Amino acid sequence: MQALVVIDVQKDFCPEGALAVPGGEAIVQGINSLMAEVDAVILTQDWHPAGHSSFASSHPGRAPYEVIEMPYGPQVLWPDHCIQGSLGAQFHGTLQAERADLILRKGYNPAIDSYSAFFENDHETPTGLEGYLRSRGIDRLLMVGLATDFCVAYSALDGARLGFDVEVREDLCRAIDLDGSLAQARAHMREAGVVLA
Ligand code: VGL
Ligand code: ZN
Repeated sequence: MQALVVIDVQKDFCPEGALAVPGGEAIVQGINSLMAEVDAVILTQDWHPAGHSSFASSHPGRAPYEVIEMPYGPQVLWPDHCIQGSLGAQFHGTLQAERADLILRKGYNPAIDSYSAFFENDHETPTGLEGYLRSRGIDRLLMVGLATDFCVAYSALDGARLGFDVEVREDLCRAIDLDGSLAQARAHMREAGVVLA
């Protein structure tokens, strides 16, 4: 059984959004088309409370894209984005969100960011996705979405580490690419046995 896992295709990650990923909207039609080819469709939604600890605005004197040390390790500080219930947190308007079996929200813990669909950034607090997939008998994951080098890569790496067969369709992803983060994410995914297609 194969699931399509669509990572964070939300307005704030598309042009004019708070954390726009270049070309973010260009992948939506292709993602919609893939939905018919899999056994299950799962969408993730970045879903932060106002004042989230990953926002630069929550750290006086800090600017977006600086890196700070958090109890769980280094954390990039982001512009405020994907605030629960806001317009920017909505899925891109043309994404066929009604076809989703599951919508998984993440990043709701005020103190910990959550790039991965499986674990928060402490790498141990689970989101519940692993149990959902296993109880449905899903063993193969096709991953697409935003951003390649953050939420897609973290999700792919965790999925591979948990024993799922993971393929990332790079043509249906777009990257932020901060200081070589895309090259690094691709190398890590390859090492972990993720298929980059
Ligand atoms: C993401 C930065 C902050 C992502 C989410 O979806 O890749 N990146 N929050
Ligand atoms: Zn976020």
